[in-house]
Amino acid sequence: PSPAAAPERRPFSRLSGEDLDYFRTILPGRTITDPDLVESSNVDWLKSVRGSSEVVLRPQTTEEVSQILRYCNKGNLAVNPQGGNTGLVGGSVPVYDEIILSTSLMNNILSFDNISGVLTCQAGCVLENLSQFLEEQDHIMPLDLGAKGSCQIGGNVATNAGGLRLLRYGSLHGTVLGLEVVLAGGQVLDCLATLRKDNTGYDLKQLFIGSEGTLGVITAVSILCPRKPKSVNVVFLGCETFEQLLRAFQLCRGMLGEILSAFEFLDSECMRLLKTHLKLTNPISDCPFYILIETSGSDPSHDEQKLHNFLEEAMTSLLVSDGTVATEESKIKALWSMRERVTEALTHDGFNYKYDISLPVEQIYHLVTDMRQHLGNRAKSVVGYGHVGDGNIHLNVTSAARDPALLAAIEPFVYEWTARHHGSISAEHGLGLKKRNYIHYSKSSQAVALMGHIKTMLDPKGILNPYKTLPDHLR
Ligand code: FAD
Ligand code: 2HG
Ligand code: ZN
Repeated sequence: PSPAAAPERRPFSRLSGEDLDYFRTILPGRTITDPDLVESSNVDWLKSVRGSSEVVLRPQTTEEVSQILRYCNKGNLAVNPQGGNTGLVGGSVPVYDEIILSTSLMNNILSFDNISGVLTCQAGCVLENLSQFLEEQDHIMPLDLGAKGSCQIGGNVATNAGGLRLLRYGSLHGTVLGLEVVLAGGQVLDCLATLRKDNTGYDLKQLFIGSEGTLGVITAVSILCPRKPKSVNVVFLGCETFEQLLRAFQLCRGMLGEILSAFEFLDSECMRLLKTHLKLTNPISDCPFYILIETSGSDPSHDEQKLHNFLEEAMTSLLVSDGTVATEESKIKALWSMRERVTEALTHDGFNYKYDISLPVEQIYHLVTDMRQHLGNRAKSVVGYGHVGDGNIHLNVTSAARDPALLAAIEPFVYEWTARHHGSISAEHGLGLKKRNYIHYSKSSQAVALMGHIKTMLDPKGILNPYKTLPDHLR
């Protein structure tokens, strides 16, 4: 079987009537067993993996999460923490009959400090709702991603989601100031600090950022939020070659400096899929590559002047061949959707094989051209897009239907290629079920072994999100 396939079910207990009775006592009306309702939590966003859980638990408080885990740990029942279920690596749904612990009802904002910009909220708050709340407070979330309407802050932290603003505001390892986490045995770990600086011992919260539900259930988050920029501009540009795109990036960093907030790209194959499947029209003339640049600053005329100077220089030095600028919100949104909706367009193209790779930025597009050459006409589409500013490319390959022979042609080719170029096989989506056995392409055996020790220490029975993140041999 492929290393991405599920390993055998481990000898966890099976859900009994007695277990359900207990859950119904602590979560009356929030212990969901209706098969139609449970079904949507058993299947991932991509509809690529499916579990067979019989129950979704919907706690509202940390204490309830603690009671659930204490009970499950004692009874050797496996648990799958779930947020918005938008994860892309098969980590968010059960593999077998794991109990689904959904954070969807843990959606209260706990506090917001207007002076420091620190927001504290429960883990189940939907990212877009947090953004809307902050907008009224003249602030923004430090992260943004295409799944904002469904993904939850707890899921974002659990995957260490990167997204569209990382270039400017950094990763969640920097912006998350505190976490509250319920450990496998039900103990509540209170690391919910709101301080910028705190060097008292090990920074334990960092362990849970990007741990994909395997070390604990995140129940609350405090996060540092920037002020809402007074002026935002977006430009959408076309380039003839990827080398020109890279030179435009270099120029942009120099000329836009502190106001640069995103440098994203898509190739002409992505544009074809946006047109074919979503009926979006290209706002500029057809080009092999497209760039989306966003600036965020505090002085509209200063920002516009800088952007104007950059565009003039990029045009006269022939780095870009066409472009359009947006300062008004609806046009900014329309341009952003050309980038944000590529993932959605791909789902309409067939079965998706996704690779989320980070590399030295000069290398990122070579992966796409090499993969195209390697696959010849075996794939339906081979596309590249992503976060140039972070050296992160999303290589996607589609086929009419699930195709094991195509998968065997892509993997391990893509991982070997990445390791050879000193890249990471998971830049921002995590390993989940699909990539767990490929971890060694990016991490040393000592590092993987230490991860195994940490897992055993925090979750001795292995009940938390089994079959995910760590390779099978560590079980
Ligand atoms: P889920 O999908 O429910 O869960 C993801 C993982 O986290 C699972 O392993 C789950 O067990 C665990 N988990 C969830 N909640 C908790 C919790 N409270 N405690 C412990 N573990 C938990 N990712 C990026 O990095 N950048 C992007 O730009 C980006 N864009 C996306 C665009 C689209 C259209 C889609 C569908 C996905 C995108 N993603 C992106 C993937 C990304 O990982 C998720 O969108 C998001 O971070 C997951 O949040 P969620 O609440 O949906 O978590
Ligand atoms: C994005 O940047 C997301 O749009 C999704 O991380 C990438 O679907 C993908 O491959
Ligand atoms: Zn991404």
